[in-house]
Amino acid sequence: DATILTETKKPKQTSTPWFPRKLSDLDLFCNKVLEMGSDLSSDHPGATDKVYIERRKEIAQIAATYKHGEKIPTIEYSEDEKKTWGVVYKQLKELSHTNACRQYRYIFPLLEQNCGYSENNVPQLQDISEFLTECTGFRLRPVQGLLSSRDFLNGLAFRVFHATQYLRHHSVPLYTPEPDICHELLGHVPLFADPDFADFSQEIGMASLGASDEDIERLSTCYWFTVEFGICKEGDGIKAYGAGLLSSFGELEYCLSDKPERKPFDPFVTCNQKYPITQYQPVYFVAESFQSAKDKMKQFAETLDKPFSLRYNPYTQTIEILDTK
Ligand code: HBI
Ligand code: FE
Repeated sequence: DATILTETKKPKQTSTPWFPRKLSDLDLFCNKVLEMGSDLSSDHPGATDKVYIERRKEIAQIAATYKHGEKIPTIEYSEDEKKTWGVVYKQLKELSHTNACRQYRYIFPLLEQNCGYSENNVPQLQDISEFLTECTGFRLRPVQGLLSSRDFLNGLAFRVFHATQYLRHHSVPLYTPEPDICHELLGHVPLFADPDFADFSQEIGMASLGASDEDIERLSTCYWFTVEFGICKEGDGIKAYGAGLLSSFGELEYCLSDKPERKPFDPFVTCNQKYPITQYQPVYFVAESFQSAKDKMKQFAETLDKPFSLRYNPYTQTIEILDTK
């Protein structure tokens, strides 16, 4: 029988990976974290601190049980936690006046007025999520720790950013080996309030839906050199817009200095750039504008090999599969 014969052949890798079609589908990956929010590796600054580990478990629990549509629970932060936040906040706010892009500088005071951003207060994800929704339709979801690249990027297709809610260990306030709330709120959040940046981010997200593992790798690299470590032109100069830069005092200074190499952002080139994750970047990519980065990302996305095209329906906030190419 012909069917049986073809089935015994080694299957070609043509099946499309699963992807979320609606917002509540994101509930399905809340527990698929690569590194558990509370299992700390032996070189983590909080690895032997029992109080810290307990606290991480408590906060991880919120993300583990969160469902789309619920309000993100408020966390009462401790004095230690507030102190850590305050140290990071003060330093970064200061340097952002000169080194952050104009969109960041414009939005930061609005977060202070509307979302409880201040040196003495750790803002709440729910308040920020409501603010972002009014600005750009972006929203936050609490997450325990690192998601897979695929799941994390898929969230962006729905204008959802997965944010951690815990703080780095108080013993080294200016260092964290993983995303923490300082990185999310001081690095990422301000830019998601900008319409062009929001569109750009969603563009990467849309490209990641049903993409092959190789393409997810390329898109992650583009994400790395834009959303995390992006630099953009501003007037005659350059400024930082990537969250990894905006949340690191040292690298926010270094990235604009004459030490690193800088190349124009072009997803076809950027997607192949190798990068270190534990030291300052030797190479950065400079975008003309978020609008231009978005157009380039769209062109790049169109070259990815998928058997269908997809459209985001903003009225229903669902993904529509348009045709089989
Ligand atoms: N998961 N929670 C979380 N936060 C991130 O910033 C993150 C992630 N998973 C993967 C990832 N970032 C990037 O390294 C890219 O691979 C998308
Ligand atoms: Fe990040």
